[in-house]
Amino acid sequence: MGVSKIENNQKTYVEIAQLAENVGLRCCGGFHISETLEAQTDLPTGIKTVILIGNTGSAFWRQFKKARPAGPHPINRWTRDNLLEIADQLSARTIFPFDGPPFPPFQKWAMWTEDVFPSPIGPLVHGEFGLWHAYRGALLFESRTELPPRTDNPASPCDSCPDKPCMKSCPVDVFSDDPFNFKACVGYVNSTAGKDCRSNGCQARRACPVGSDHCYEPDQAAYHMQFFLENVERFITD
Ligand code: B12
Repeated sequence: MGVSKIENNQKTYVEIAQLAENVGLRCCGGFHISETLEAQTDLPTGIKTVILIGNTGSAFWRQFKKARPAGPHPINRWTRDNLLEIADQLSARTIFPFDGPPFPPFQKWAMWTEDVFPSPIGPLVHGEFGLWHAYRGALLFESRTELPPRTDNPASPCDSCPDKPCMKSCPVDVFSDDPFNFKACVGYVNSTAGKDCRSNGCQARRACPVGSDHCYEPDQAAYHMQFFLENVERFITD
């Protein structure tokens, strides 16, 4: 009897989550492609399940540091190598958030995947991890994989945060503009006064009380900030 490679390699969500966890990454959940959703995605045809892989806190950073590849964009290269290896074991395809422009709509997919919400300062906020999480890739399956259930009527933690310290902590108030004023942000972070942002990461992000236990370690925060400074020019358009 003919059994396809996909069926042979099919693993449960828990097993896929374990493969991700082995390299310090997190399975964030996923979504199934219905006919309605298919029309709203630019995903290749025939995909039935999408699982997002991300990082929280510094778990992946500690693994990355041990195997940091030489050359430019080492996190992206480390991510691609590790996720391609996992995808190969699962006969899955991959999409990466950094492949663009145009960039794949990871934040939109994330809101279809798990209970995350736009925060006042931009990045999606998660009830447990706050702003200390990001998306590293998507695994695409041509088969249907059972996914963890979603919460009914989830609420953003920002709804019950009256003071919004994130909005009051930026020394140059870049979030009063929408989208945020990244020219002012870069100017400040690159200045002498911006040493704290350069060494420890964005002050507005650190002001968020949600998930603060998962705050990135200083060398990780400094790495991301340096990457941001070196690459932001690519995104600035008049
Ligand atoms: C380009 C980019 C930037 C540019 C932004 C330039 C610009 N003009 O906007 C720059 C360099 C400035 C930047 C900065 C940062 N970024 Co950035 N960035 C991206 C990137 C690569 C592409 C974004 C994009 O254009 N997507 C295309 C659109 C079409 O995708 P989309 O998902 O459909 O977009 C939807 C969401 O934005 C959502 N949305 C956003 N706001 C709101 C608000 C409401 C009310 C609603 C309902 C929806 C909504 O609606 C959009 C339409 O569907 C993404 C990775 C990715 N592929 O998504 C990371 C990404 C968005 N960045 C991320 C991060 C963490 C940052 C930084 C903190 C810096 C850093 N790397 O550490 C800063 C923070 C900026 C800030 N305060 O918002 C994370 C966010 C993770 C999270 N928790 O949400 C992402 C997802 C990368 C990742 N690996 O996870 N970034």
